[in-house]
Amino acid sequence: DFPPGDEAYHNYDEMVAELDAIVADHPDIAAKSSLGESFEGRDIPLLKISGNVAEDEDEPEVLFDCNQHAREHLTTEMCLQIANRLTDGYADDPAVKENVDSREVWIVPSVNVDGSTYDVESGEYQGWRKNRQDSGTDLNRNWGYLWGCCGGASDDPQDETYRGTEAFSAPETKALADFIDSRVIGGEQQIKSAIDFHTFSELVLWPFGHTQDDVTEGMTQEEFDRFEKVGTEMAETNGYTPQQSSDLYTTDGDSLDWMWGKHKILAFTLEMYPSDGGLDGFYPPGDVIERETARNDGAVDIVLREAGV
Ligand code: 0X9
Ligand code: CA
Ligand code: ZN
Repeated sequence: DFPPGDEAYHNYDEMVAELDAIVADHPDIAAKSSLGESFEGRDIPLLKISGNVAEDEDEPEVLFDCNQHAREHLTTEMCLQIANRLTDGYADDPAVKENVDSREVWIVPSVNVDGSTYDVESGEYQGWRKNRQDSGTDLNRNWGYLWGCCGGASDDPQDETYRGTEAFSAPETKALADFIDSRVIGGEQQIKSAIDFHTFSELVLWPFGHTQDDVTEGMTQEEFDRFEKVGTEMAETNGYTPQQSSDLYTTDGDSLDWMWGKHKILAFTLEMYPSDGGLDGFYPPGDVIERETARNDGAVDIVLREAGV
């Protein structure tokens, strides 16, 4: 489990219990279901938050996913904080109520349920990034848009950025992608905007990752300008640095490129606290969780707003 000082973090069972508690407290606006199973057979929970949550209403949808990378535990807390803020605030905060009533919000607090469990189960952090399939696949190199195209991932199973044997060879990415595909209704993708949370470096990133070019197949100047404008606005709320994801380094097979490239979802990656550090940058103490998740309230609200634009 999490070591002393970090007990505030949720391990897998605690994360599931937290989601169950949110649903029990707010059954009219919160519902838990499943994306499917991980490689090791764990359920990957999916939370929906919306007015009339049991109905599939014709409202813009927004996706927040966290913890593709095992050791990035602060992101799981981020997704849980979004869930708690939107549900606890519903009764008293008119802005929250408006967001919840006018949107259908999907939250995946932990995509990499096996890897994050492995990272903490011995009581000592393992510095683990990938899933637990054989020697591990980097889930954020396993997505099917130009998978393996551009030298932004590794074909060596031992490598930290191993992309897997083929696109969506990892059950965790396959499950999330199948869910997103399932939100195409009457030919229209219902999910309009998204944040994929990572740590660390305090960045707001937008597609594409596979090329340094702003404008390319699948990205017009106008579309790029919208990403830059919204991303910069988000960064003004949290003090992060806004940039195209490939300005950091080139990746192929990341979730952002697929969400935009296939579905035209206005998808951002937030790299959370801290701004720099070595391996310990992945393990900030539990007492920063509240501050560093609330720091992204404004960015989350902007992405909720943009789904309706
Ligand atoms: O490498 C990643 O998958 C992300 N960074 S992390 O330190 N959390 O592993 C960044 C992905 C964003 N895409 C690109 N930089 N192209
Ligand atoms: Ca609704
Ligand atoms: Zn990451």
